[in-house]
Amino acid sequence: MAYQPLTEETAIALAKEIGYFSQEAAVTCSEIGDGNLNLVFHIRSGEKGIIIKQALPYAKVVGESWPLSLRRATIESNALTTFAKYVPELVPEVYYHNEELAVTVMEDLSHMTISRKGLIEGEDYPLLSQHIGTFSAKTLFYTSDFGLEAQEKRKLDGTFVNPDLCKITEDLVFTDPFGNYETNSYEPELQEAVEELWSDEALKLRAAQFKYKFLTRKEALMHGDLHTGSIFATPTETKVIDPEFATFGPIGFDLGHFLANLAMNAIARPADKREILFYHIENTWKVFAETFTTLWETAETEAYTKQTGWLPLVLEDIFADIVGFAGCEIIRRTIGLAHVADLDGIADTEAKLAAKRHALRLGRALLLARGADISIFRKEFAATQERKE
Ligand code: SR1
Ligand code: MG
Repeated sequence: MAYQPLTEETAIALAKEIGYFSQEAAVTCSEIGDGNLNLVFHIRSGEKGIIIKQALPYAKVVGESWPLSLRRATIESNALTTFAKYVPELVPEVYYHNEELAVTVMEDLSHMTISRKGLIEGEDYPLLSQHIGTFSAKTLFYTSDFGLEAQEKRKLDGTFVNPDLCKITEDLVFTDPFGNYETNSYEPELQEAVEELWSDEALKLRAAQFKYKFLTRKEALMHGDLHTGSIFATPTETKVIDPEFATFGPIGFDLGHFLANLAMNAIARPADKREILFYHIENTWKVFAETFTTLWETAETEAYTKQTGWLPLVLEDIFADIVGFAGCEIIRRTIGLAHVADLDGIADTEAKLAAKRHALRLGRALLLARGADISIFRKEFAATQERKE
């Protein structure tokens, strides 16, 4: 079968052909993709449902002028099955993958809500940080040189070479928001704040350093795009989706993105509704560090994990990376190509501009920070807030 973008009709035909529904079954199908890159079909018959996700050969958010490799669909499917070895309860089950069609058929999670949407609506997900801390610690530890034999790790690394999607991150997260590039997008009222960033040489030096970490440090298999829009949640369950950006990279990258997105949600909320976000930020790191430590002590493959004093140094480096990557993510989601609904959705224009200025100050403070502990998110949030707020 040659590649063709699916329609609702051909998606149904495919679901029947692979035997998920009988040929006679009455099924409904709707295209529900609201992301930047792919088609997503929800197909149902009675109680039974599946998701069919198909990569398009270009970035949907920009159009056909931005070609993208279809191989990312296979990367995503392989990442989900790799993660499922360590945290099956935290990812959707993959039922079928076809590399040529760039199609993955997976578990229907329509009883859950995308956590960004839920958090914007004020939903509470009490287990979100416990689950994401666990997800990150387990998937990253077991695919790193601490938890996987070096030869196996090198082989796995070779199956997650993802140049097109990495280039998106290299450009849109680390390069473009720090200079006058045409991909950037922001309100004219922010021009002065933006130019202040662009002329901040110390900040650009940090951005260069963090981009270089992303380019060169193949520490573990990252999700690669772990924002709150890549996580389904209910009060009791969490599922991480969308790892099409997966590749080997710095261990701190994923949690940097996750914590940044929690912080942006906090910025968008009234002051008296923010505490739950700071709880999640702090608990994510706590759970990550505890789980990573347990795995270091019980599931290590590297002889030097027995070396006294090494684990605290490793955790210190991961933490410093989380903070810096969070700074980059906040800045790029505020003035770069791909924004977040948390900030863009603020109805009052003045409040939205104030929130975005706060985000830029917070992003800058985190990217410049050194030698901090997890209370830095809370402290810098307060320090970068407008006094009159
Ligand atoms: C062109 S893709 C823009 C952004 O959407 C994805 O979710 C990633 O975050 C990417 O940077
Ligand atoms: Mg995505």
